[in-house]
Amino acid sequence: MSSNVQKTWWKEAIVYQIYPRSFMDSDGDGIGDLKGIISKLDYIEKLGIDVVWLNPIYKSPNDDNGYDISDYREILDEFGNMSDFEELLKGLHDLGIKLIMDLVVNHTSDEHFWFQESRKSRDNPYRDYYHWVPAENGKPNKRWSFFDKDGDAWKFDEATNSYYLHYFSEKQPDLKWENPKVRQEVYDLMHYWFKKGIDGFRMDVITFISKDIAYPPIPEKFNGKSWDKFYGAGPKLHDYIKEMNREVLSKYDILTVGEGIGTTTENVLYLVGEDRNELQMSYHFEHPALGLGDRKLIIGNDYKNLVEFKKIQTKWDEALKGKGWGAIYLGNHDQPRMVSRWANDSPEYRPYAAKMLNTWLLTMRGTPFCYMGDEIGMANIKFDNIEDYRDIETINWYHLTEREGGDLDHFMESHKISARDNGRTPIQWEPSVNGGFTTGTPWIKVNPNYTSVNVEVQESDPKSVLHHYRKLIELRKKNDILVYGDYQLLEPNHKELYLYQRSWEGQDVCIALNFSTQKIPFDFKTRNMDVLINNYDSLSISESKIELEAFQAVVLKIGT
Ligand code: ISL
Repeated sequence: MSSNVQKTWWKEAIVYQIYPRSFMDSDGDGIGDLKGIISKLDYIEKLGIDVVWLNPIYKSPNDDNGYDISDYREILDEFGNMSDFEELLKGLHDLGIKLIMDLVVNHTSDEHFWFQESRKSRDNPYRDYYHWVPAENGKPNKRWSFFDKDGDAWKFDEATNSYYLHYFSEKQPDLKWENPKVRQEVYDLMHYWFKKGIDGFRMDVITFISKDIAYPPIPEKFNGKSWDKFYGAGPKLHDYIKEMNREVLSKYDILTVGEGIGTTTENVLYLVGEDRNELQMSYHFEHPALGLGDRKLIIGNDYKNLVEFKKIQTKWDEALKGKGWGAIYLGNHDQPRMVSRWANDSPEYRPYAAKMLNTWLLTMRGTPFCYMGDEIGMANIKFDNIEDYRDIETINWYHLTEREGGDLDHFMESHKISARDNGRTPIQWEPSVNGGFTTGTPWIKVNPNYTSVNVEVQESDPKSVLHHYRKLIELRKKNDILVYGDYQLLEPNHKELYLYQRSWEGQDVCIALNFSTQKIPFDFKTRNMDVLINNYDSLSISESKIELEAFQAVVLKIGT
């Protein structure tokens, strides 16, 4: 049955995400840039990855680190220029690596020409590129904004006595996809980048593009924490994505992945179902949200609840099985460092824990999206002072909490675990000043653990997280079963172990991961097996049991 799965390059690909601002600075201004990435092409090649996903590099006033675009066809000055981009693209292609870009088209910057025009007058030709409501009609129904100072997505604009909609900051007005001209503009800019030779798009908050332009009240069931589900279920979402597929995506051999914010296992197949002609993959937010409340505050002790984590992963695998394809991830530029969020970042356990989580990422069904720095097990920086944060999200929530007289200590402690800036500190290349990232002052602090956690030290240690990561990539590449094999969860209620089996063409592989600091035994009766990879030097097997050390991770090929 499973042999019927359609094989494609993007299912077999391993994606490596680069957040350019924090990868490598070539000119000493403290900000990573394209030439910096070019200088590290040999490092990227040696990882063995197939695709690089680059976060936005377009012109932007940087209210939200490039997710507020003022020109889709120009490169941000701080990052370089178009010939640097072309050199990077060619450099990657020469190495057989593909490049996907970030497509941010739910909103633009308020400094984009379209918005500058749109706000001038009610009859401007660009007026209908954005969501405007005349103030004389009264304030429209409440919409929640992720990044607004007051959490309000409607901003009053004096020039035309109207409100405009911004789901993110007030400098990120939402485009009005209901206007066919807007959709055509988007398709044109997509063609522009495909003609340059890029290999696909990661689509930012793509599920939010369709809105009911009567702006009715939010139905009760979506209030509070589920507003992303409301935003993610606009009436014409699938019409627009189908149209985009017809007009653009279907014309190229590319990779598409949607930021599926608000998607559920009940509706995800409308977006990525193989028969739908929409997107190939999308990623969901169920595990990142685990144990976090409003404003990413920690509630109780559930944020590392392994039973829940396994349940979520298994539910999503089941939903997509045979009908779609998943995107597997633990970290990205919006998430804390995986080793701090899901395992343990104390010096004693961090290397084992990072190898264990990388084992999970690279042995699940679905395309792995690996975030830069996780290949060396980078950890959360855990800022003590709000002044150290750079992220609009954390800063706004802090001030909102302060104004409301909320618990700022709890806020700061929670954000040591959950804040996005934890994942945005610069890559630690060497044990020298600023981890070798810049000769200037870095735009955000470098994690002081760079003296021990860095690429140079790990290159010379064959047992390092980095070497293990490369071996895991090789393992996935050599074993189709790890890409296409069926997934079955074993011991669903075990609180410390994540055990699962992959099966393909009569073969079975068992993956055993210990998510705890304790030694954990489990029953394993099959003696006829090969250890394909192990993050310890040995594996304790006695009678019919295996005992895993703290954060031990093994992949076992079961004999027939
Ligand atoms: O992390 C989040 C939810 O867990 C949100 O902070 C995030 O804003 C949301 O996932 C949407 O993310 C994308 O769009 C934002 C941008 O700030 C993020 O970096 C981007 O990935 C607005 O463009």
